[in-house]
Amino acid sequence: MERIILHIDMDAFFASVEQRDHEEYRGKPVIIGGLGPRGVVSTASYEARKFGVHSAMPMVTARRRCPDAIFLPGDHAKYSAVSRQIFSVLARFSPVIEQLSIDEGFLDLTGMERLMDSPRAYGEAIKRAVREETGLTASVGVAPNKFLAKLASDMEKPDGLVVIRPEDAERVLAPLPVSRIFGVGKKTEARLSALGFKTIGQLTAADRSRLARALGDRMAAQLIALAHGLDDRPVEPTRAAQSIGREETFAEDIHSREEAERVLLSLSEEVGWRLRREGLSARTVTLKLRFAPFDTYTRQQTFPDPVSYDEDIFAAARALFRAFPSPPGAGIRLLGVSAGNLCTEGELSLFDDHEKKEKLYGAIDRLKSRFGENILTRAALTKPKDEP
Ligand code: TTP
Ligand code: MG
Repeated sequence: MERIILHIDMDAFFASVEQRDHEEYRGKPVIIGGLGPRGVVSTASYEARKFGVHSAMPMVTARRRCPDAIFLPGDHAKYSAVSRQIFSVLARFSPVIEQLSIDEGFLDLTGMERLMDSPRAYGEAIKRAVREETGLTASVGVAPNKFLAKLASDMEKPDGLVVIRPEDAERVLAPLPVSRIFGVGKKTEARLSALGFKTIGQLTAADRSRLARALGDRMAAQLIALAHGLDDRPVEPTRAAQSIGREETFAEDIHSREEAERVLLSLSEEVGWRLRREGLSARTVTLKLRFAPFDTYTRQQTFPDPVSYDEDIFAAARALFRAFPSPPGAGIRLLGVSAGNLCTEGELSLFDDHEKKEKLYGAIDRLKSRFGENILTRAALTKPKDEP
């Protein structure tokens, strides 16, 4: 049966939220990311992209290219909350939703065509609902499968809506570079190029056995199918797959493990507070570690009972940290703590001291909301907690 798959991706997501919330940022270049000397750009508004600023670029480069932009550290708890709001709007349109990231997902609309005039009408209705309820624009692609739907949502960004009908797929794909096929990274692209395949159209004419000799049977079969616009991966419903995390890149590498643990405490406190503010708790705590120059590691712990209190998050992060030996002589460049596998607090199981903790953190959180996130962190940092 022919399917109708819709892919939606918010436009310049973090930056658009800030422009929505601050009239004075609208129409201006806004750049969000780490503002320290080693920071990187998370995203840039479309106004800033004209200056060649984009995600994952070092912030120093962004500052050079667009010195007059508005630079912001971003507010991840806010973006997660907006993301949840977006996905609850989408949930009204289909029970089959696969969330790919904080601002992007697939909907399977197969069988629902009778509720709307056309696939395009569906795309319009979804864009309108998201805009009316969040004040933000999204780009949408509608197509018979995931590969084409994702390609389509990217074709007229921002505020785009592109429908690829099955009979148009090959024509749309033909001129595109092979790198637009998902799974074709730099390496495969180079090998395909060496074989004379630069565009997807050229791949449709490929001799299957020649391609299989170069890339293996499976890869060859997959590439040829995708080049013809065929992709039968199902939309796999996810429960909100996001996590809440905080990381810090240091202006100077940290060499003392005690100092690192103090940073972990402050990161854990922030993650805990954001979780509680969102009414969430987490089954997984992840520690991220980067040693100079760029060796990055993550370690995870999963709990039978979800956690949302600073001390539980910190205990997990610290245990993961202590179990991880520093490479000799290497300084720590980045530390991060994140909470994943989220659930709403109602699912919290009651541990013995649950009530006591709830009172304590209730008080802490009231202070934090009144006086700002940093009010209690400093005090806690000057008085390291006892070992468990
Ligand atoms: P994207 O959807 O990749 O980017 P975008 O929404 O900012 O812009 P557009 O889709 O219009 O091209 O990512 C969504 C958000 O995820 C983005 O606003 C910020 C965050 N992000 C990062 O923090 N780091 C990154 O490297 C990328 C790509 C995204
Ligand atoms: Mg986006």
